[in-house]
Amino acid sequence: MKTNLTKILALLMLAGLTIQSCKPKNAGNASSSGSAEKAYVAPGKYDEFYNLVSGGFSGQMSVYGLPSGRLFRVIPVFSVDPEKGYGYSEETKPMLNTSHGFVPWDDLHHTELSQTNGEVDGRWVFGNANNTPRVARIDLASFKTAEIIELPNSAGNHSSPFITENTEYVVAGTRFSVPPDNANGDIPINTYKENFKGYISFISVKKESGEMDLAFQIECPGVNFDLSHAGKGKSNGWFFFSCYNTEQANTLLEVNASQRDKDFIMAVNWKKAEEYIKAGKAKRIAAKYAHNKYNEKTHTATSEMKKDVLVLDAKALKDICYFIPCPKSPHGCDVDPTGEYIVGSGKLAALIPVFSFDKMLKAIEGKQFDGSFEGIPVIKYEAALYGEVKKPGLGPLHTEFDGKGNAYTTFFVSSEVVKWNIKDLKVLDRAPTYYSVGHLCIPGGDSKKPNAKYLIAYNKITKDRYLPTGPELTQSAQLYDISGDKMEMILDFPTIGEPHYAQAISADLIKDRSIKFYKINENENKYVTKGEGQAKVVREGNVVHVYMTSIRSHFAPDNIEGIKMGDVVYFHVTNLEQDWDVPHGFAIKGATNAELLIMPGETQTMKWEPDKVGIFPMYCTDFCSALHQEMSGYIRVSPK
Ligand code: CUK
Ligand code: CUA
Repeated sequence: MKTNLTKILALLMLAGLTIQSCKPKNAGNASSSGSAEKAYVAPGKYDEFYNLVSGGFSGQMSVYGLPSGRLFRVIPVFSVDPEKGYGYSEETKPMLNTSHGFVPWDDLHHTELSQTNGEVDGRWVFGNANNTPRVARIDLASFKTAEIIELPNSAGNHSSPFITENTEYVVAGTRFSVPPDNANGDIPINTYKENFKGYISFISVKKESGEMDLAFQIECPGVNFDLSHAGKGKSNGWFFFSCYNTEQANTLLEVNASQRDKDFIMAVNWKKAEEYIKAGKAKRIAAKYAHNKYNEKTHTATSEMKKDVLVLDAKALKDICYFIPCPKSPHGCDVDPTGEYIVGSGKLAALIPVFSFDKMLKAIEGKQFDGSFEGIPVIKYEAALYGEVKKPGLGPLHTEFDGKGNAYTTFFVSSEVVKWNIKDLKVLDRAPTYYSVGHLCIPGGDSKKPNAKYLIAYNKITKDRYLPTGPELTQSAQLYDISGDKMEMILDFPTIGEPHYAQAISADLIKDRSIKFYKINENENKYVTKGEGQAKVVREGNVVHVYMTSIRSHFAPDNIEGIKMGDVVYFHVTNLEQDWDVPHGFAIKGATNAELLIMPGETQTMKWEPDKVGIFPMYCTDFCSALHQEMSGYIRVSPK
């Protein structure tokens, strides 16, 4: 086992070296002008797909068009964004509230679209915060973060936010096992085996509104949950998680957590878990977590601190969780469109195991177990295995499907995407990636109905693909046409942060529902000013409220006097425009709360505590008309 590991690690290093020393000689170029044309979207024409891409450690989500690879928008989710005032305006600050207080950054790994009957429906897209465990719901009518829920008893939220086929639940598994929140956490780290637990969270989603709630959690043995996917069709009712570190190591994971020949895929019967919840089998335990919502009528976020959560004990209940052995540090865990095949990808394995849902059920029924792990039954590998894809490549990570019986798996070490047939497990095609691909995305590629025209590979290493930009190069994606038998690379495009997972969806499902502006007479913000005539300055002790309006191209009021040192000033700026694409910005010299960007019909507030006596110019930051430069004013700050 050890030698095997050493060999694999050596291979990994070798691959790293190869990447650094190799210069592709046109190897990765779109092979002809014909293929370049496939990615060409003429000026003024719309793209066919939206691509919703994880922003990795930027904490945000980006929106691209496909096949052009054009960047349309960065949606602020888990990190403050000065461009939009997100996390700076008084209205949006509560979105980033957590049980630890205001957390202005996170690491967004996976995006997952809402589904109806197993098909992507374009209503919402979910994103996970990997660092301070949270799940966000982004509304695809407004392209704004509508809700963020924190997850208690979790540390790192990597195996998330995957959903059931009618978006009943968004599911999340903790990356780091930790002592539960209600336990005394001040214990030696080397008591991992006794005291650390793994939790998976089931967040319910309301049908019409999309509102989330932490329905329940399942307490599992202390392993690291990595990725997951819901069953679909015949396997709807089950959820599958890849788990690594079944050695339960707490130090030098790179070596100690990779010793076993097999880790696990954990199969969770969530329909059964639901029954146990209804039957009152869950314990309500104390847990503090934030639940933040953005209200589209008041244009204001609220943050509520929750106090407890329902928890089911996987060990005590015996029949909600099962382990299936899966070779060497499984990463991706993907379910094919029929729901029958579950693909595990062991990062250090030289094969891809494909499990059969039917065989798994039979194995459970016939108790074909290989003992148990921490009280959870372990199904015999062969009893659940459909078959193995032999020698597919090095370092398999993630798999998506085309709905025509084929799977596409990424290989980090050998830098390629490999197409293989699910039935006979034969490799059909391979295409190089530049370099070291992580996730991949096919529109609807993890749903029941993929729309397999394109495949996008999200690469971890860029090296020589673009003009050098100092020590750090852009992150990048590559687009392939997969409509034929062979994959054909047609485009490189840069991405933001480090892209992990992404989703893509036909533009028709989103574009006509997109909000163009907010009706000013429906604005319920407490500090709205519905007409220029109502603009005013109101003093309450040392607190000053400026009710301000903006319309092309002036603010009202635009000269503000009477502010004194020691005052706390709130600028409530209402954008009176009633037209598409006319935001106004708002900035004050020296203000530490960045700027505001106010959509037509919206009110947003900047809090300002002047730091000295003097004249402070303010201005609109968004070029809104020929007289944009004139959209400015002065604030006078006088001594106390
Ligand atoms: S992970 Cu990034 S390549 Cu965080 Cu989904 Cu696999
Ligand atoms: Cu308003 Cu520029």
